[in-house]
Order: sequence, then structure tokens, then C-alpha cells
Amino acid sequence: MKMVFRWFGKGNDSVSLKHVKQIPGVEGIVWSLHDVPAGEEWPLDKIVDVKNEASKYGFHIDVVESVNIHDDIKLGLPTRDKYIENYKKTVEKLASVGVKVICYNFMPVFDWTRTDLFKEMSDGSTALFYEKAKVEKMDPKELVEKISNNPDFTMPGWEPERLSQLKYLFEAYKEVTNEDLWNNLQYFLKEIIPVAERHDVKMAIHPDDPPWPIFGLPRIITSAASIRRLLSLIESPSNCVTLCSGSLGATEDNNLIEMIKEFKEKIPFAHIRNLKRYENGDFIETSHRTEDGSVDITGIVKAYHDINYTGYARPDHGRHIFDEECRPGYGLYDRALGIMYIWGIWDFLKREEQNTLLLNENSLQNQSI
Ligand code: DNO
Ligand code: MN
Repeated sequence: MKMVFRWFGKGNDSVSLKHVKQIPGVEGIVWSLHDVPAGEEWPLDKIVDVKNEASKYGFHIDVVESVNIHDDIKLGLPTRDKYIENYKKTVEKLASVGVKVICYNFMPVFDWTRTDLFKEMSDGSTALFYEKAKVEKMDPKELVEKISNNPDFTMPGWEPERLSQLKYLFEAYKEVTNEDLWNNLQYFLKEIIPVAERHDVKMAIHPDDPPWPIFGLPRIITSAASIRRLLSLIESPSNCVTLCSGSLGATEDNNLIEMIKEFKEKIPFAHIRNLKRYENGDFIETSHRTEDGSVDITGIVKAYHDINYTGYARPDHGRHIFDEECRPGYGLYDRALGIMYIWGIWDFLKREEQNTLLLNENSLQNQSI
């Protein structure tokens, strides 16, 4: 397992690489060009800037998260072709500086969605919270009005320049069904995967978060069955998934351990995080510790150990602790704790494995004496 850490770039992240360097076992950063709008080709000089900055601290830049996909591609509009061409050029450029994995998602309009970014927990920390009824109650039309009238009302992924577009986007998606979205994903992959394969890059789709439809928009990457379908859209070593335990784990229907076993060849990138599910469908992101949440992080790390996982992994979100001021979900401290929790389980399992090997060798030697 290669441990990596998401970093939003110089001047764009409260966390410094100097501090990331002090977390044991982190070997690379997971990055993106956050100021390049979805659909545009990434400029090489900006890519090289990130690479240079990372290498000052001995970090690699093997994993990009995300190269976002323009909504015209998800909508299947004729304009998609020019955005797909840009995407191909970006993939080629990223490969030229050594990028191995590109994480992306195919969620219409919004990336991950929560109703409260700083929900107070009983220990005084705060965390990302999702209140199902609140989202279900929100009528997309009302939502757009609320946003237009109140610029402070915002959610992750709702970049200011996109807000003005929201009205248009909700209109545009009105007729788009799940099947349409699948077709548009396939169209995209048929174009992109051959380019990625040629350059030895893995395209790793991130599951929808939460893994169910919201605001009447279609959502398709939500379960083992949908991952199976995604992998069948185009057979290629480059058609892969980012297995996110937090996104998929928001519903108890998803068995992460079974998924790790089933998709083991197709997981170049793992997101490991915990959350607590409530009966009414709400959830809150907890510490990584298994007993703090509903997701069996111990079992998940063991499953990665048992498949001899050599891909990249990151702690995904964390709580906000020790009074840290940071991006929602992306502070230094709780993610650092999460990494140490993962390493604790991992290192113990490695030791056990070595002990078993030694025991077997010894008993073989004893037999031959
Ligand atoms: C949630 C996060 C996501 C992820 C993007 C990838 O679990 O990992 O925000 O970064 O969806 O495109
Ligand atoms: Mn994730």
C-alpha cells in the first residue's frame, strides 16, 4: 500500500507540505489544478509547478484527483467532443510528467454533498454531516433561488462561477435518465480509455457521494453491481475504480470487504474513511477508528492486506480537531491520525504474516532434520 495525502496546492490549502512530510509513511500528494475550469486543457507549466513543489519535499505526484468532467459530456451534448479532446490532451500531459492514476467522478452538477460542513460532535470536534430529510425536502427550484439570494449559502463543489449556471444545469438534466448517463459515460470512456492505456495511466472513477440520487439528478456509481457494469463498458487495464469506503459505506447495502476481494485488480486507488450511519439515512463522518463509526475499517484494511494491495491509499476526509481551521474535511490532524490508524492495522498484519512464514520455515527445517 502506497500512502498518499490530498493537497490542494500552494496558497490554496491551510496544510503545508512541510507538515505533511512529518506524517509517517506518506510518499506522495494527491493533487489537481483547482483553478482550471472543468473541460479546459491543463497547462503544462502549471502541472510542472506542482511537480516541482512536491519534489522539494520528496513527494511524488502519481495520483491526480480529480480531472473534472464537463457537464456537456455527462449530458451528452454535441459540444462534448471538444471537451473530450481537451481531456485527452490533459491525460497525455499528465502521463508525460509521470502521473499513474487519474481519479474522476461522473456525478451530474455536484461533487460530494453534505448539509452541514461543521457539525458539532459530542467531543467538541466538528465533522461533515448529511441530513437525508433536508436534502429530500429541497426542491431544486427553491434551491436555486436560495443560492441566488444568499451567496453565503454554498456547499462543496458549488464553485461561485457555477452557481449562476445551476438553473441552466437543472433544466438541462431534467430529461436525462440513469440510462442516458450510462451511455454518456460509455461514450466518454470509449474515447479516453485507449489514450490512458497507451500511456499506462489508470482512470479510476470515484463512486457517487452519497450513493443515491439527490435533487432529482441521476446517479449511477453507487454499488458493486454498478462497478461491475462500469468495468464491462470497456475492457481495459486502464478502466478502474477509486474504492471509497466512505462514499459507498453511506449505505449498509454495500459490503466494502466483498468489493475489495471482487475488484482487487481494478483498484489502483483506495479512499479509506469511516462514518456513522443513522437509521433515518443521516450520516456523520467520524474518526477512522472502527468502533467510532459504522464502517469496518479494520476489516477493510485487512482485506487490502489479504489481496496484497500495492496501489495508492489515502485517508480521505477527517474531522476538524484541535481547533484547526481548514477546508471542510481536509485538515491535517485528523487525517494524520487516520493514517496512523491504518498503518497500525497494516503493520500488525504484516508482522503476523512474517511470523507465520517463519513458523512454517522452521517447522519445514525441523521436519527435514
Ligand atoms: C469524497 C471525496 C470526493 C472526491 C471526488 C473525486 O469521498 O473523495 O470529493 O475527491 O468525488 O472526483
Ligand atoms: Mn472519497
